[in-house]
Amino acid sequence: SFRRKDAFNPSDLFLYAVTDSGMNKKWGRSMVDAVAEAIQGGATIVQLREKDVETRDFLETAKSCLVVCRSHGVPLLINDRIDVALASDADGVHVGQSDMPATVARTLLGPEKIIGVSCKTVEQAQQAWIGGADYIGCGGVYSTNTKANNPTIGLDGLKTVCSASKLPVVTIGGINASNAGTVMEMGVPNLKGVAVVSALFDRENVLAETKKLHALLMEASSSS
Ligand code: TZP
Ligand code: MG
Repeated sequence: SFRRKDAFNPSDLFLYAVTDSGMNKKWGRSMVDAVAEAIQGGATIVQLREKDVETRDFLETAKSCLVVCRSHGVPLLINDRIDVALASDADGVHVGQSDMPATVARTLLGPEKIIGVSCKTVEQAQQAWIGGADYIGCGGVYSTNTKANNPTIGLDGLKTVCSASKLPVVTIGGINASNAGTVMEMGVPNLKGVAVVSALFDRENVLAETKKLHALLMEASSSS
């Protein structure tokens, strides 16, 4: 496998916005507007996570979000769909344990694209490293309605995986303004940020919520 040499900056994981078109629909906004607001509010990377969208629509959404992301220098990743990432020229993919393995994703995407892998265990984190991933997503740290029935690993599980990981880590699962500080103040060196769905997008005002979380993370990282 071959590893990317530069383009990915681990500090891009600081405030990682993961989209949900159902939440956007509920609040009456388009995906592009939601992404634009999140970026304006301080999101440092965006992942399009579309579970029930037809391929053609996914591709068009990816292309239009990419215009917004590129204009702000924010990387855009695609959940699961390597084909959509390639076709849209997005910056990379995020894959789970039942998706394409990191090593295959790396072969398909080449050395320039960003690859993230969801990991719950030390072994999975080692495989992600061997497979040529750039970062791991670790969770769910707390339980969440966004991904119900997903076993949580808690703060202890998070610490265990982080300390065994050679890759930068972003944590996910039930993160919001009331617990993000606790997570970042643990002072785990390779824990670079939080990935958030509902705390940004299941809200009326994405811009305001993103700003709030960004400010809180800035405070937590300066005090730890
Ligand atoms: N993977 C683990 S938990 C989760 C994913 C995609 C959902 C996180 O959503 P929320 O709303 O930020 O808890
Ligand atoms: Mg997946």
